[in-house]
Amino acid sequence: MTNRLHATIADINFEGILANASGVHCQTKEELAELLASPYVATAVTKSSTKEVRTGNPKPSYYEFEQGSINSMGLPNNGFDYYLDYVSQDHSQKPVILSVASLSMTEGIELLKRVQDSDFQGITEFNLSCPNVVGKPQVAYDFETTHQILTEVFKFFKKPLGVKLPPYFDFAHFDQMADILNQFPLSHINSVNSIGNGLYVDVETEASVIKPKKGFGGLGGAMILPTALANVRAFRERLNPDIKIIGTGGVTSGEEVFAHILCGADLVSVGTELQRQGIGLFEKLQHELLMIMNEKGYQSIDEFKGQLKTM
Ligand code: RRO
Repeated sequence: MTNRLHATIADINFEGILANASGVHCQTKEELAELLASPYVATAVTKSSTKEVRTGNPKPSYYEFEQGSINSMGLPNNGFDYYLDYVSQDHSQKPVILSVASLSMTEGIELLKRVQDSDFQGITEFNLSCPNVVGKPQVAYDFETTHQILTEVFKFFKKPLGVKLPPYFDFAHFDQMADILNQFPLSHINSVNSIGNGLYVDVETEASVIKPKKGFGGLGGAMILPTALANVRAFRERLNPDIKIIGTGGVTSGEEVFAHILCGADLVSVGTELQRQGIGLFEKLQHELLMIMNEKGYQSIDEFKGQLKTM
């Protein structure tokens, strides 16, 4: 069963292709351990970590509605050391991905230097796209700064490193960002983070639904699927084949997992729906994906990965 669903990123093998989206079920070691204990989970990604422990933005900072979710968590996390310690332990052969946030260039670089100097040999993911810290724009919407940061980082960073990207909405931006990313030996991109700074309005109460930033927050869940697929596809068509893709956004069933792979995703991660349903969701997703593959006569995801047909 597992060899039908597999992936390789930076020569690290994944048995299965499903993961949590960073931010969901990954703030504590216990939550990460629960993810890794599921036979349907290929890898766990930690909550994005900062140098200092953060409690995050005032609550309520997360809200679910029929078509998706809105959040302005504000990077609550137990601090970089906590997650580095966790990922450095042995997790019975399952890879764990360490997510590091970049609130400032100096802090991001300091943390990545500590990863480089540590015993951790796995994959690190640099989050260039948190939409919810007041006064800190999403780095990856600033192409010059992104290029500058990656240039500095790859002067010393020799371990597998990927980046978490925000969604882009214009071909010029896909082109520009891919040109930048192709200049570096990235292990992967994770695409997409939430669609930044949406606003959900409850007409009955005539109010916004989360407290931080007067209700503005990152959108996730079913409604962002076409944006997520567009980003996975656009980057798969533009990036060097060595840069793998973790597809994130809009997955609620095996059908969307299939669509992400068809667009070129190597791994597929799930946020809002995991928050809704809990870890049992992964068994359902894998079962549904395999049913679709059976119906279509695919033995392995290699037979349709990236093979989207166009008119
Ligand atoms: O913690 C958050 O508010 C958060 C982060 Br760091 C992120 O990358 N994406 C998101 O939707 N929320």
